[in-house]
Amino acid sequence: MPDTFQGFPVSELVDDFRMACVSRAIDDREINMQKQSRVFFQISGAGHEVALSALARSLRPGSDWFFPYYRDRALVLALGVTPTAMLLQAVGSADDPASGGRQMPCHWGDADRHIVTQSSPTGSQCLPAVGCAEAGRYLARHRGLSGSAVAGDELTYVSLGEGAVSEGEFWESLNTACRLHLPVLYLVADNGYAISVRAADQAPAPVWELVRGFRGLAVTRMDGWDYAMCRERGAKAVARVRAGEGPGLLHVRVTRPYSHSAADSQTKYRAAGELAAEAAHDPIDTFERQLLAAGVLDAEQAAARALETVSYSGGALSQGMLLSVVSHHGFGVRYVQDLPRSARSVTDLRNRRIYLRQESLGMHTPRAVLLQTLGHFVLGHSAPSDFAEFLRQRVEANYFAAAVLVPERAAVSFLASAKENRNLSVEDLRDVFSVSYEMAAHRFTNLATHHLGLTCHFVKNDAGGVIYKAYENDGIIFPTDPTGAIEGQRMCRYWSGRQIFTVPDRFSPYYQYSDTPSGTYWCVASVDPASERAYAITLGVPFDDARWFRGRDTTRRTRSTCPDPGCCQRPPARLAERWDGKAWPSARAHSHVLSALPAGSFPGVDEADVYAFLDRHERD
Ligand SMILES: Cc1ncc(C[n+]2csc(CCOP(=O)(O)OP(=O)(O)O)c2C)c(N)n1
Ligand SMILES: [Mg+2]
Repeated sequence: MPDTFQGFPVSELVDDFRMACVSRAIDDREINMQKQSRVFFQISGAGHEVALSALARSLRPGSDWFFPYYRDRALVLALGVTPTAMLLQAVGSADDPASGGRQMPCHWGDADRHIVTQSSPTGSQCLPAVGCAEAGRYLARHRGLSGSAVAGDELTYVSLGEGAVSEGEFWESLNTACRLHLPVLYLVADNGYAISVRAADQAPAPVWELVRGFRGLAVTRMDGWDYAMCRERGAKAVARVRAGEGPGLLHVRVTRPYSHSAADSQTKYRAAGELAAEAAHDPIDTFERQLLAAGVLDAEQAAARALETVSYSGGALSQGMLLSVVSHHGFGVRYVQDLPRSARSVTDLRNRRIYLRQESLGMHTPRAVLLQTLGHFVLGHSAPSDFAEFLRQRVEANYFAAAVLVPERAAVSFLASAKENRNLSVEDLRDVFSVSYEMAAHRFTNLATHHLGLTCHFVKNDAGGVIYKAYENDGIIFPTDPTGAIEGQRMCRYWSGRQIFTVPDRFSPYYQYSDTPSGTYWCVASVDPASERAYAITLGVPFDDARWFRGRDTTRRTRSTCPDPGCCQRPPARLAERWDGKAWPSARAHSHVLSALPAGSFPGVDEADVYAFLDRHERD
């Protein structure tokens, strides 16, 4: 992992990302509680979080003064107000430290951090804020007044929405702030709406244009989905105000993914397409994609966040939670009968709809396909430019899907107790989390080494022994071509992935010990019955670790000396003598290799079919 990204310490970026997520999570929780009548009102800070957590880096709680408005949850959290304090206010508890339960929810207040409690009429915070800045200057100029302690470079922060700037109080306050060159930092959060009124219907021009005649006011524009921009430009603006050069105004474009408040339904006045377009640059998702691209976060962490957003607390992921994960990222799901044959799923990016089949596709359950598809967008993939990128994206998206369906914490606790009972098995993992055998085996390899202290290998092969996927960190030697590629190679006839095709019952787990030149391994293989073509999935571990697994007592044992050609590739001497020079097999092309050759951006996908399909369904 890099130490810095875009010039900022990675640890700070991760903390700020986390803070933004916590802010959104509290909103989600309060919205649920409002539906349960445990909270009487809720107004969210969703869409505003990233800009505020970036800006907070330049502000000083307990020194600067804050007049934040109701959407500033992330700022207030970053200044040190705890989620517990917020939730106490939400439920109107007498223990609410901000107001003893007397204020409306989301009306921040914290004396120690200089967060001045708000009044509910919008814009009414502006005049007291300017008064506070003027008082601060007075105190700085009259040091030693009893009860006052000032450093002299404090600023006063005040925020409001783009709708509220058309109120007189804002302009009156600006008048004084500019005339007196007061250290006031205005933040106008422009989410495009004042309840149901569009910004264009509310004011003749955006505020950054309207304030042009106010001399001494420094205007900074930024996009609230661009963390680095907000952090850099925010820091500069703060430094200028702090240095006494006059007031500043930050105009921040943000999003409003949720309705205005719990008393509003924005689907009544905002088109689905508009909401979908906004969801595409949701600030938290955008920030996450940047951190993933920089290697600061990985697919495992992205999956963990996706689960946190739906308050996942253990066990197999229910269908309801799965759909919440998807809708939390602004996507809808449609199951269809006529999906183009060449695609697992098709996504309409304009309307943010994922189309898929209801039935399993080989070993891919519809749940897995849905999450693989979502994974591409969560992980910030763009149309692959070459085949290598296509494959890398597919691996990452599959990892994301597995990490959501078999969540790390739940799976590790399940596997750890199975190990303690010497009863580890891939089938149990498959059944407990309702995934395919392949996904369970693959997920086992993701978690085994770090969490269970086991090295292992994974192989997927067909009945002819051709390897489709392979992974090892236990020293087993896979066959390779001269370039080192494993996929497409034929595995040893004595390995369990091939032996399983020789036994009468290929659908029960098949256990065996295999002696190989790199040691003895215990393996379990299984053929997935759901698949059109029979593929065997093998999970293996070094001999010593067999003791943790169900099936360790098998008496099957084979000996492989591959890659020595005398192992299984050379025909037995008797047959060779009989048939040498008297046979002419005509090779069958490996269709999987041919079909994988790139054609268009999405290899193997018939674009004409896909576009016709999307057109057919757009109005559904
Ligand atoms: C003086 C006053 N008028 C109307 C309201 C009702 N009201 C509360 S929030 C709001 C819209 C504010 O929109 P904007 O300033 O853009 O902030 P946003 O909620 O979009 O962040 C209105 C009209 C109010 N609280 N106070
Ligand atoms: Mg607004």
